[in-house]
Amino acid sequence: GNEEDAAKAAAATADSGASTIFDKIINKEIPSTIVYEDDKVLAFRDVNPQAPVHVLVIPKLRDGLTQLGKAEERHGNILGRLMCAAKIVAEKEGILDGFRVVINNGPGACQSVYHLHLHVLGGRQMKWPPG
Ligand code: D5M
Repeated sequence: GNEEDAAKAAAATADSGASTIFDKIINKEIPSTIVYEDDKVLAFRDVNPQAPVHVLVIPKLRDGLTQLGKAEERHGNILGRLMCAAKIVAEKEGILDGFRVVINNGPGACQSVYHLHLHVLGGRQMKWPPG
């Protein structure tokens, strides 16, 4: 039935720990539009934008952070760096007065890429609650 189908779909998109398309973006094997980069963090435009500004902020080294739900104490530094990078992206994109940072965690939140990423969204009036 419907519930069974939903469970199957969720299982199919759960965290497998396999490397993702974001590794290819980090290694510049596939193109992306980079908005910000430093030694630890890369920010690039989402290929399927949900707002006029839609940038993904990711750690260059995944280090087990397939999703926020895998965060441990040792990740504190990189998690802080990602948040600071989100602010820099918002500033560069001119949306500091109204932007949203989203992390989808797991099938129940429609996470599709298992390499932690912050969505930075703005450039339009954001609504609440999000879908
Ligand atoms: O978000 C994963 C996001 O990753 C989703 O918004 C599309 C985006 N994506 C997928 N492939 C690419 C490439 N190649 N370039 C840029 N953006 C990409 P999630 O929260 O996991 O659903």
